[in-house]
Amino acid sequence: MTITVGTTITQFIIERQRALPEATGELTSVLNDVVIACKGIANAISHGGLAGVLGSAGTDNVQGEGQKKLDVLSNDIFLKANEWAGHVAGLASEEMEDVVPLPNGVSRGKYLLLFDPLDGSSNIDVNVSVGTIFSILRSPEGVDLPRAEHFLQPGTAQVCAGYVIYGPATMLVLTTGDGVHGFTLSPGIGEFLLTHPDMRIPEETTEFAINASNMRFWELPMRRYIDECLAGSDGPRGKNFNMRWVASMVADVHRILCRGGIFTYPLDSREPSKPGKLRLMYEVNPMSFIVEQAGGVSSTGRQRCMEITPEGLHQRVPVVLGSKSEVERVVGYYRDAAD
Ligand code: P6P
Repeated sequence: MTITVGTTITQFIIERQRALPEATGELTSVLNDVVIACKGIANAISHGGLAGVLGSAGTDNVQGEGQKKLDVLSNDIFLKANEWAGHVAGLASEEMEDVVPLPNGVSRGKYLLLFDPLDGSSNIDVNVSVGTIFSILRSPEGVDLPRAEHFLQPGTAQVCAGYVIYGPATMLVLTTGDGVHGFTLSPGIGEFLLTHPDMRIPEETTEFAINASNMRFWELPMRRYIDECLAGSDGPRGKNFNMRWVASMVADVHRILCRGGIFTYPLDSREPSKPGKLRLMYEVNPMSFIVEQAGGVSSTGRQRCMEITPEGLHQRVPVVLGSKSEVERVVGYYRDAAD
C-alpha cells in the first residue's frame, strides 16, 4: 500500500512494520502507547488556564529546576500510558532521577523508552509552543530488569526518535531510521494524520537560533561564527542573517526541519560543571537522529553528537545542529581553533 497524505499514524507505523520481515510488531505497540500519551498531554495543554494546570507545581525536578504543574502532569500521563502494557523493558524520564520501576507483574518488551514529557515548559504560562521528546533503544539481550547503565547507549543505537510540538497545530514528527515524517493531530477525529512525508532540512540557511544573552560565556569559535552572521552583507559572510530563539528546543528544531536553519546551545563558561545545557539522552540524541535523517548535521562542535558514549542518564552536552553547510562551518571553526 502506498503511504499517502492523510494516512493515520497507526496505519503508517503498521505499513512500515510490514515492510520489515524481522519486525514483530512490538515497536508498533510501543509507538501506539507513546501516541496515546502525547494525545493526553495535548489535551491537558489545550485547556490552558481553564483547567487549573498552569503555574508552578511547587516542586523541583532532578535537575533542580522548578517544575510546572504541567511538567508533573505530563510526566504522569506518559508513565501511565507506557508502563502497564508490557511493551517496554524500561522507562526513563528527564523529570526523574533514575530509571522508572515498572509495576509488579507487568511483562516486559524488548525496548527502552526515554522521554522528556514537556520540553520548554517555561513557555507554558505565556502560551508559547512546547513539546514532548522521546527516544527508543533496544534493551540489552538477557537483561530482565534494565538499570540506568543499560540505557547509556550512543545515539546511533536508537531505533526510533520523535517529538510532538504543541503549537497552533499539534504535530508529531517521527523517524525509525528511514526518513522523517510529520503527522498533524486532527481535532475532529483525534488521530495524527500524515501531512509532511519525507521532511528534509535545506543544506543552506541564513537563520540561526541561539540564546544571545549568553554571548560573553561562549567559546571563541562560536563567538566568531555568530559575529560573522551579525556582520551580515558587510562582513565575511557577504549576506544578511535572521535570528530566532523560542527557548523551546522542539519549536526551534521543528522550524529548522520545515525551512532550514542552525540551532545551537553551545558550551559556555557559566557553570564549568555543566558542559552545556541540553540533555544528551532526552533532547540531543533524539533530535540529532531526526536532524540527521532529514539530511542535517548534529555536532557538539568537536564530535558527532550521536557518537558520544553516554556517562550518565542526565548528562548535558553542547549542541550545534541543523542545515549541513552551516553546522559544518561551525565545526570547521572549532577545528581551526584546536590546530
Ligand atoms: P534558555 C528548555 O528549558 C530547554 O531545555 C530547551 O527546550 C531550550 O532550547 C533551552 O532549554 C532554552 O534555554 O537558557 O534560553 O532558557
